Amino acid sequence: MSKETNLPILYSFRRCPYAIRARLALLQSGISVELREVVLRNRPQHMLDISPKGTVPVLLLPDGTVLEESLDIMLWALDDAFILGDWKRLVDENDGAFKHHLDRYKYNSRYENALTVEEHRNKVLEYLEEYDKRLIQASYLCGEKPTLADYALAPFVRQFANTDRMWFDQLSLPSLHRWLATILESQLFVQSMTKFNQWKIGDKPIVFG
Ligand SMILES: N[C@@H](CCC(=O)N[C@@H](CS)C(=O)NCC(=O)O)C(=O)O
Repeated sequence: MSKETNLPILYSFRRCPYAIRARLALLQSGISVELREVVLRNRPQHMLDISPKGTVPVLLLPDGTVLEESLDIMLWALDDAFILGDWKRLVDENDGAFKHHLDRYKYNSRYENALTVEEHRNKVLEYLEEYDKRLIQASYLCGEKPTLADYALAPFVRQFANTDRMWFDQLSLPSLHRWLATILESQLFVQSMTKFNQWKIGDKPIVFG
């Protein structure tokens, strides 16, 4: 907990899809936190002290509990009404195979044993086609309202889309396009992407949410 604000402390990084999903869940639930914007190559010592694995997001609760997985932050923040459907399978696939192929599509040359850019892109496309089928049936992945699954997956679909926006836009997946646009244009998402300067010790606390 922050001594100055008495709020939970969130170590966050604006563009990180895992941090985005955590911020979406916190905003959705109306939970205010003290946000500390991290630069990954220069991580704050306090963050590494409470979470040596060094990934963002990290949430430090007032009772000293440290949540260092984005999904745990979402499950802690969201009401049961948002934790619906087959979210677990969707999140596991997203954080597993989808993310694997997304990284090798977006940053292909960083990986020694990667397939081609197109092969990894097509692997991701198989998931997007599945999402599109679901989104023909309902406005969101698990029904007519956004739930954990939407907040957890949309930041990764956004990253995929932005890698080659023209190619993504010509895909004939109308329901997926509609879903992504609705989420990205929502007040919640726009607020989640507010820009903050890198946090330094002694900075005036930034209350987020
Ligand atoms: N499983 C973690 C993954 C978080 C993660 O990998 N975040 C990236 C930024 S998008 C990171 O901190 N990378 C730094 C590193 O791996 O050293 C979660 O869900 O929170």
